[in-house]
Amino acid sequence: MKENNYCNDANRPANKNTKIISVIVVVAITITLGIGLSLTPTAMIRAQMDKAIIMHFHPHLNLMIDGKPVTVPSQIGIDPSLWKDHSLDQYGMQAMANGMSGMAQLHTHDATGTIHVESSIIRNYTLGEFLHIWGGLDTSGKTVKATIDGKPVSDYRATILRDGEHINLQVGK
Ligand SMILES: [Cu+2]
Repeated sequence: MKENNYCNDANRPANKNTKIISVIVVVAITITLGIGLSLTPTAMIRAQMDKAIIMHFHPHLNLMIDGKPVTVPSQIGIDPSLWKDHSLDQYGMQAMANGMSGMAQLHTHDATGTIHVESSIIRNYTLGEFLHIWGGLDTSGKTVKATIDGKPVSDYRATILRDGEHINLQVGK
């Protein structure tokens, strides 16, 4: 009996604590909602831009047109003139309200052919999607021979980009 009473006594302060915690939680939620509703559009854009990049890897693209090596330009998916397709923008880095431009998930930072795949969701990206974003490789009416790490690929546009792979495209007549 004595032990039971002791247990009940011990429970009382815990119940009080639970009530205090409940009040704190309610107050915290109210404050959070208040801040959320007062967010300016600028702040909302910034919050969206901060979505974490959870995929980041680098395939390589070598390009030959009519037998000559052609540079894959720097700033694909960054410079507006090298960023033609925006249908996947929601998974890339959003433009900042302070004027800094965003980046497509598939972009280049230099002219070495290194493609940066940087995405806020886990998703397969294809070479075709990169070529769409770039919009600068005209293959209409031409034959394209593609290899990845030396192995021939039939549907190069549908091929899924993988880290460290070397893609060769030979575009000819
Ligand atoms: Cu990168």
